Amino acid sequence: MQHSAHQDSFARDNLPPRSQWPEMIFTLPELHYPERLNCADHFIDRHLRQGLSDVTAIIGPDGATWSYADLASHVNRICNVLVGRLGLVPGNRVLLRAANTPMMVACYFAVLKAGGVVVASMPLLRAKELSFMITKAQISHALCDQRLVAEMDILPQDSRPAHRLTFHSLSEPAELEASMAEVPDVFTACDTAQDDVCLIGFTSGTTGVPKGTMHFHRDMLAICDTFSRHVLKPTATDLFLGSAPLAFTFGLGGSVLFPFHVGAAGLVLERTSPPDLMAAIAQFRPSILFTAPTTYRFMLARLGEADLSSLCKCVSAGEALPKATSDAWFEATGMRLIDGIGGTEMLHIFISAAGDDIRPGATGRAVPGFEAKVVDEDGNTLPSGVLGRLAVRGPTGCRYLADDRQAKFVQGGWNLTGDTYTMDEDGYFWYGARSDDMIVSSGYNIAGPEVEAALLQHEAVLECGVVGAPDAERGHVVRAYVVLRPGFSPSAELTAYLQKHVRDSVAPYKYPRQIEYLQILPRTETGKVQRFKLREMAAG
Ligand code: 3UK
Repeated sequence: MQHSAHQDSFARDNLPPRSQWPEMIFTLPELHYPERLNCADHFIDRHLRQGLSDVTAIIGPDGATWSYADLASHVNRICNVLVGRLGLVPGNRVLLRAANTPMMVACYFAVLKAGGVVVASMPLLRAKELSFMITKAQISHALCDQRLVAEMDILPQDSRPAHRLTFHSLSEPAELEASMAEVPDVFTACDTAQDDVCLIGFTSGTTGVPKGTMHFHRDMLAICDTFSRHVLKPTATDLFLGSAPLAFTFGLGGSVLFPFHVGAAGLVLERTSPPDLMAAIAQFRPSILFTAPTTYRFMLARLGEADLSSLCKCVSAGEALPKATSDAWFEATGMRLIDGIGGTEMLHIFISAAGDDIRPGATGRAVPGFEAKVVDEDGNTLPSGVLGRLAVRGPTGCRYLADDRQAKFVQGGWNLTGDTYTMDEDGYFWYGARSDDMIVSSGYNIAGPEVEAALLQHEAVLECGVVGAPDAERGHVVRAYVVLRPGFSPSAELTAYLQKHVRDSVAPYKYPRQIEYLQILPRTETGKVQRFKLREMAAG
């Protein structure tokens, strides 16, 4: 452990005991970072020193273009406001609340550069959820988009951050911009240690109280030097577009860290519904796209409506990518989607494959720098072909902020993600299900996602979620919630066709005995089907 720059030692004090950390491995030379490391310097200031000041760093939704020099000057002014006016000291936690905008990116890097700890909130979070995060992470400062301030105004008195500034007002100059105009545009980066905490990322909390995952300055580089460098392989001329909010680390990597790592540009959008995304792709012509499988399916259904020909590499994560979606995208575009499993605890993607290495239907192989295996209940490594629990380790790993669930996620030095997988002889990992999404029916184990994948191969199915519905005789029966493509409507006949289709493509006992039709599936802001809601519906 290096000498910390944190004067406020809260984050360090609340790391789990060392004995409960996963083993961190640094097998690649590029993962050996200097002891003193401020990631904001690496992602922004380094480019100015290397003469890239005028290169575009960010493009905003309105087409606003910021060079690396523009970004640096915004970041420095915000640093001066945070430190000079709001008394931020290294180690303080700062809540960031905004959709993906250039100002949000500047605020993010300003907190990092000043040695603070970022806690970013999904734009849709309400006062109750914000209040939990603010209390749990003991947040002292908040920078909030003017348009999202309502939920901050109704926070209970005891969970209001001591200092708050709004920015990016549409009508009048907001507080932060007004203060920025009065301070210098130079700021010396806080001399942080590579293992100073710089980010507390809260999990989406679909299965309980959200957990705060702690990440170091070096972790922000490590995800670039593993997945991005070895699998994605972008260049400085790429334009990245990600649909996820920066508060979801999938979005942080895809929209900001990966482009900045190679001196490329990130396009950030406030509105990222599939039609918005398609319009932005046609307008700004990004070469790399990061979004969830569901978005690829929606885009496939409307492919004729926008010109997507600028895309060269498309990354899918957040949920399993069914082979049917991968194949349909390939047929329509000639491009294979790059699937990758990542997680908030690991910061980003740790199993993936790109280009000719892709085996459609498999997630991929352990990303260089990571090791992965499939283990049984006791942590013993299982032979290839046997379904078990996914275990992974690498340069990043799970360190929850003061949380007993640390001992569940990390066992014997490995991170257990809660997913079931098989590994084949060639080291490819094939997704089974979230361990809680296994359906036990008449004693058979049925993976919901496998039935979903089969249903998705049918032309009538746009989206589906498969769960167990309680059943007196069988314990549970397989129930599918199906969203139909335009042009199809629910009927007993269609249900029978879909059931036959599943029986013909996977083991017949897995077919959905019950099918219900929905207009949309319940999803999290991170694009995941909320199967617990479907389970509630099935139980009710
Ligand atoms: C599931 C996948 C199958 C899986 C994430 C990329 O999703 C991210 O983080 P979360 O903490 O969720 C993690 C869980 O989501 N999952 C994600 N990707 C895949 N399942 N195939 C996939 N390709 O259950 C995992 O345990 O929200 C993804 C980068 C950063 C992220 N935070």
